[in-house]
Order: sequence, then structure tokens, then C-alpha cells
Amino acid sequence: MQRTRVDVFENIFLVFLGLGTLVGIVVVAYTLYNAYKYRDTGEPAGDDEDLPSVGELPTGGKGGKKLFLSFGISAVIVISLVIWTYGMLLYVEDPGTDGAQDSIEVEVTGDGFAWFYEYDTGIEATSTLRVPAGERVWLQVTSGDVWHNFGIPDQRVKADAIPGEYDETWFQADEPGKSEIECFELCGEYHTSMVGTLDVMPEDEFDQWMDDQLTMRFTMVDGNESRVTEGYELTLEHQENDSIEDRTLTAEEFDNGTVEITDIEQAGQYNVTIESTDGQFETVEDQFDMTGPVDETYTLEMNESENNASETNDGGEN
Ligand SMILES: [Cu+2]
Repeated sequence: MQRTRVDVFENIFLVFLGLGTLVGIVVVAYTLYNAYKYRDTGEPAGDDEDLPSVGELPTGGKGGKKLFLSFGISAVIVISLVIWTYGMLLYVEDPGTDGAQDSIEVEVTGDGFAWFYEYDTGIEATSTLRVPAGERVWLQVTSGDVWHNFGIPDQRVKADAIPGEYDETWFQADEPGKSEIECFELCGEYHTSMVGTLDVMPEDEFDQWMDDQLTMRFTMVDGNESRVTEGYELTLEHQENDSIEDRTLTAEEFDNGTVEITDIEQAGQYNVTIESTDGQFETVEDQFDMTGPVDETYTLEMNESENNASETNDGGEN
């Protein structure tokens, strides 16, 4: 069973509301019943044994039984509520792999009165947190300056954002839609404008958005800004993650001097090397930090020693 935080807190609320109402009805009804039973009828009180008089303590077995019964029932209700609620809150703390569904992880940083997000893919975003519907979202919340508190009221999420610390929390939104993100710790002058938006997207739309973020486009031009369509190959290397294989793209894989790579899985620091396959161009070396879609244009300089080689630019409509 997949339970979200919203489900858990709604359950707790409904159980407390239900039991509270039930106990209230019993107590008020019993009070009214006794008020009516012992009402002043104007008749002088008879010698009714049951009739209590002011200041009299209950005596005999019957009164004791009632007392024991009411204490007993109260204790059972209160203790089971404590145990049940505690169990529910343990689940909120650590839902484990309950339901074993997909999950994503996002690092949330409060800094300078705004919220910054970094997905486990390395993609970064500001203010708007996009998540897929129906997937558990794990948040690692921290701060870059002072104490903040990251909160999404609709998802019952609230986590301290403290410099140098990571507060882990999670939520799962089943319905697509938008809701407010707020800072719940008075943090300075622009505290009230430290807001953001949670955008819960249908899973396929989120995947599409993430794929768009994880897209690289490279364009090769010459000194005249005309497209270069042959005579080079481009090598892409991830700086930190060796498990990502280097890839080499030949000029044939480019379309009119442009190539779009749509199957990147991890953003981050990349090295790019463009080498001439026929010695016509100088080698180009570059590096960039991918945090969103990459669109780079590289100018291939003619190799001086090959200066008399014929022009190879045969593309370039624009
Ligand atoms: Cu704040």
C-alpha cells in the first residue's frame, strides 16, 4: 500500500476527530441525563438511597465500579491513540520501500531568499520544483546562508534548512497540479517573498521535461560563421563520473554542422575535445558545467600549417 504524508495526517486527524466527537457525545449525554434525573421537581427529596447530597463522597461498590470503568475506558483510548499515532509518525519518518515504487532525489538549498534545487541527474532549477506525480520525492534540505525552513503545506512537508546540515524528508503527490512553497523560518528582510511553486506533472510530461534538460547541442562553424560539416570528431567526457563512458561523435553524425544528443543521463562537468580528422583544424578543448540544456557553438580555426588547404565549408545555408 502506498501511503503519502497527506494520507497519514488525514487519517490521524479523522481518527482524533471521530473519537473526540464520540467521547464528547457520551460525556455530554451522561451529564444531561443526570441533570434531568436529579432535577429539582419542587417536591421535597424523599429517602432515595441513590440521591447524592452536596459534599458527599461516593460510597459502596456501585460508585467504585463506575469510577473504575470510566478510568479504564479513558486509559485504553488514550494509550491506544498514543501507540497508533506513534506508529503512523514512525512511518512518516521512514516509509522504507513500502510499495517499492520509483523515487527521485532532490537537493534543496535555501539561499538569499530563494529556493534552489538540484536533481539526482545533476539538473538544477530555481523556485519551481517540478516532480512526477505518483513517485516518491526524497528531499535533502540545506541552506547556503542563514536558517530557513522549507515547507510545502499542501504536501505536509516542512524541513529545517540549516547551513552545513542536511535534513531529509519526503513526499508523494498523486495528483498533478501546482501548490505553494514557502519559507517557515523568519530569515531576514525578504522572508515573505521567499516562495516557490511545486509543480506536480504527469509522469510522462516530467520525463519529457527532464529529457529536454538533459540535452546537448553542438554546432561547428568556421571563421566566417558558416557551418562546418566534415573533417572533425567530437569527444565528450564526464569529469567526475568514470562510469559514464566517453563518447565520440563523427562529423557524419552531425546534421549540417549541428548535433543534438538527447540521451544524456547525468549532467555535471564535461570536457569536450574537437579534433580534426584531416589535420585542417586546430584542436578545440572546452569544458562546461551542465545544469540544464547545453547549446554550444565552436569555431574551428584553420590549422596554420595547412593554410593552403582548400575550403571545406560546403554547408552553411545560414
Ligand atoms: Cu527563508
